[in-house]
Amino acid sequence: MTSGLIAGGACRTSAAGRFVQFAVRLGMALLAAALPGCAAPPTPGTGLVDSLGLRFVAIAAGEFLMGSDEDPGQLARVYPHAEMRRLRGLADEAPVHRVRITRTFWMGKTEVTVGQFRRFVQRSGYVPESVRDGTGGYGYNPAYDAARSPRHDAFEGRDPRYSWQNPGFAQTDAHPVVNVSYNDALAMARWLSKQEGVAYRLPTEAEWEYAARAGTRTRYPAGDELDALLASANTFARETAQLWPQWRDEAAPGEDGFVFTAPVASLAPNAWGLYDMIGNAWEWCADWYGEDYYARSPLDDPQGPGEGQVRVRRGGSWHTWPLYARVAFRNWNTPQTRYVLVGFRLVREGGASAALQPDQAQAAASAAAQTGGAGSAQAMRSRPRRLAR
Ligand SMILES: [Ca+2]
Ligand SMILES: [Ca+2]
Repeated sequence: MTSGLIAGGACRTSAAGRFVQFAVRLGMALLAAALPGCAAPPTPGTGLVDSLGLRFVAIAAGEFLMGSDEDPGQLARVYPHAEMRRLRGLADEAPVHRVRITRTFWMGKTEVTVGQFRRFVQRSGYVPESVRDGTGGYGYNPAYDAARSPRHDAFEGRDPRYSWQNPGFAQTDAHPVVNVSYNDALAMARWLSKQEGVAYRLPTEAEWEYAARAGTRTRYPAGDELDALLASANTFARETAQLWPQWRDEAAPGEDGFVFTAPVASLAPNAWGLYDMIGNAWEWCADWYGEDYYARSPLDDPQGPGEGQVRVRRGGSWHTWPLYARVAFRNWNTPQTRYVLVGFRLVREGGASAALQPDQAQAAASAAAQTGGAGSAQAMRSRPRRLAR
């Protein structure tokens, strides 16, 4: 069967369109049932839990409009405190272009947590990059003065005292793991692939934005307004601005409840049942970053440039200003970067395996989505730092 048959409805929202999708999926399910060995694609929104406790949501194939073409003048009206040079620096979000995701895939329902990463490290023997190379990661230290540091970074590091186990603030096993490199994320994906007999990987940048938008075209998946952001994402709001008063004007005008990271899934999911796509921890994507890539990327399943120096990360973090928490915003770092704001979530390519269990929490999450979802990185070693938190 061709994947085009299930090209789904991110852009098709009419009742007729939904009926056609339903009929197609029903037909495919019946066909699969009649053909031994032919697995039906998962029903969108279906949940699964793997042997390490990672939860996944089935994201239907479909198409969407990727990127943003809001000009600096428009953005200046929404983010009046943003410097014009920052607004002009967002041209890599354009052009807005149509993308088809041709295969259904399973997206991590949450960022990978400290507890999940610990179980991976304990069972595999893997030594995370910040520990292996002895240089450590970054962390929050209230006594640290960015103005006196050589690079004026907001956080202290690198320093061996900081790692995935210590970002300088309290993290439980339910918080997103940070200070993990792109290479660390790939190592976990490779190990899980062997354990589960199904391929694990990072999402492509296109898959990430498709899943984050969940059918929307607004600045944030929950809407255009900052109130929508505050209710659905842990970003740089008033609580955090108290610790960095020099950026008070950039903060979201309210409270989201969290100074540092939040336990994953603390805030409302998006319309497809995914948590913290915006905020909490930045998320590594598979792609090399290409500044002009959107102008030349293929229609079907773009994978990013064939080569590059830095890997994409998306979605913003607990320390990210609302301007940079927009769903279209793109950022990047070297694959070795480990930073106090950067984590990841994984994609699983198939559903079936003996280890999988249906996600009992899925029904509740889907119900919540119906109501809730509608509505600086480390300096580059070889490139200048991006103007973003
Ligand atoms: Ca916050
Ligand atoms: Ca996130």
